[in-house]
Amino acid sequence: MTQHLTAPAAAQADADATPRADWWRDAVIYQVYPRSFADGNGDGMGDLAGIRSRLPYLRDLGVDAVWLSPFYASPQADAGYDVADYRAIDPMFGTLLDADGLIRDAHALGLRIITDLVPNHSSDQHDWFKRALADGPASPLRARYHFRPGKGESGELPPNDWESVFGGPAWTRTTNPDGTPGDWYLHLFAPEQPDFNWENPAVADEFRSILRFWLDMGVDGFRIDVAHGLVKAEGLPDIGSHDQLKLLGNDVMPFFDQDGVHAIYRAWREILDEYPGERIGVAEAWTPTVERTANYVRPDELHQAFNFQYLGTHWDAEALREVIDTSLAAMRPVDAPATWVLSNHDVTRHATRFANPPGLGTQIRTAGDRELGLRRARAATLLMLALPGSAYVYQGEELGLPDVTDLADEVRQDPSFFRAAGQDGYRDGCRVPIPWTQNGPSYGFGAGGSWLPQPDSWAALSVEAQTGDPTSTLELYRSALAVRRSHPDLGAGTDVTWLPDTAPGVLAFSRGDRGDFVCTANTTAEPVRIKVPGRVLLTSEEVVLEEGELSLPADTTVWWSV
Ligand code: ISL
Repeated sequence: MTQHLTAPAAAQADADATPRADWWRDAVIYQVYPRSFADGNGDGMGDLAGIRSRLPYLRDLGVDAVWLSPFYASPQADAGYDVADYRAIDPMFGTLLDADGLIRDAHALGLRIITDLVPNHSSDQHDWFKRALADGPASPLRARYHFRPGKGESGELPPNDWESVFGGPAWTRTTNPDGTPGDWYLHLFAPEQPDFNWENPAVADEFRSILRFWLDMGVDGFRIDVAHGLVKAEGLPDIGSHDQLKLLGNDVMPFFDQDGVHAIYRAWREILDEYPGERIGVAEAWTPTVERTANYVRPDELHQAFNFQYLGTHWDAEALREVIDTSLAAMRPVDAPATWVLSNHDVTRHATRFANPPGLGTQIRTAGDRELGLRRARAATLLMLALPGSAYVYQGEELGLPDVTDLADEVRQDPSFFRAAGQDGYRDGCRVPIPWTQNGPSYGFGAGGSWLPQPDSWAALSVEAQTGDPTSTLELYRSALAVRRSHPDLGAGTDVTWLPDTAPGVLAFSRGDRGDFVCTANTTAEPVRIKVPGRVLLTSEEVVLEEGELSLPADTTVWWSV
């Protein structure tokens, strides 16, 4: 007998509003990029009112928590990662009252809220920085940042050879209040993002207070921006090399992954633990190895750290198996859950990464083979959601959105696009606003336009177009998250059991104490015959079962109940 099976075949998501200890260990956390999620007031820019109106969508999707990229008062030199006031909402996103309403509504729906905290640098429009500049070189307020005299005869050269992640020197020269050229200040990112000096007690005090402000507002945790960058090596020594890869965190540098950062997170953990309901800290730490990433999630530090090694792995069984094994092994000794992520607001979406050949990095400018990219992206998502630990979903990936690779230069806003030799200049491609409906000025994003243009082809990728279509990527995500909820074994623990005798290019593992869940993924371009291990729960592509055997199609993942 031949049986045709398509995705999905799963139960409805069951929103569970009851507090659960360790909720974060297997949570699926959805990243909202506020500018681009939903626009409540029709000005073309996403906002808190828009997000609030779409919370039921996220509950129905079946995620556990929502991480919001920054919505604080900001001149938007780096899309809000340049914060001018950590306790205020930027008027373009709304008010504190909107934030309060959003947090309450989310909780009522059983969703947790994680906010973005940006402690490595402020905006150059932050009050502290403006006063430090205005008060002149002798001002003690300058000790809150890294001000230094320049080198050379008249201080015309930067204090050291560090480069900004966004390209160009990591130092900008100031002008004294009397108009003469003054000292330089450090900015690992844009010149509008001066780095704080974390040796200064006022900085540490201020951030402890900011943490409490948002914890009192009810947030369930923080995603900590550039968590590996806060502490700089004493004396700010030259690096002697300008290899951009090093700036990405592939090496220990005098400004990244310094051991001193861990004392900060131990102090923050004490604050998080004072609050009820398991409030968490998530490190955005780019480090050379998963073992060094594990240092951020020791039992008295943060709860999770992003797994960028996983994000950087191509769709290849051998490489994936290795990164899964090393990630799980690195987290076991520190008793932290592994995390898995395929896309975020800084990298080319995985539907486009996998549409291109491997080795192009995480900033890709070519659309590649879209059909292939989407097929692999769907398979990669089912693989990710079958792994133990916590998984991150970036808004729009549940629609199978590709990166927009042909944005005109005039509409781009990524600050590093405008800086020579920057490494991240193409991040706008993954930040294009979400299509909700098939019609309307911005496909339901809002009543007006959208701050970055959406391709016409996105009507067919809208939430409206995909809802109810069993072959759509949106319904695949809904089903996968529903299955994950009804099989708590999926996210639990720190182990996968690899199944023996697996064909090259295929990943096959079981999960849970009884091994009653199996995931098989074919990462090759050819179908592979496998023995049927049980009943099909979900597939990323249509499969045809024949008498106990299955021809597992190319680039396809299947979930089985055994
Ligand atoms: O984007 C990157 C890799 O593609 C990283 O180099 C990234 O710049 C780095 O991880 C820090 O990212 C975070 O801080 C930046 C901000 O621009 C990013 O959006 C944010 O995720 C500065 O605040």
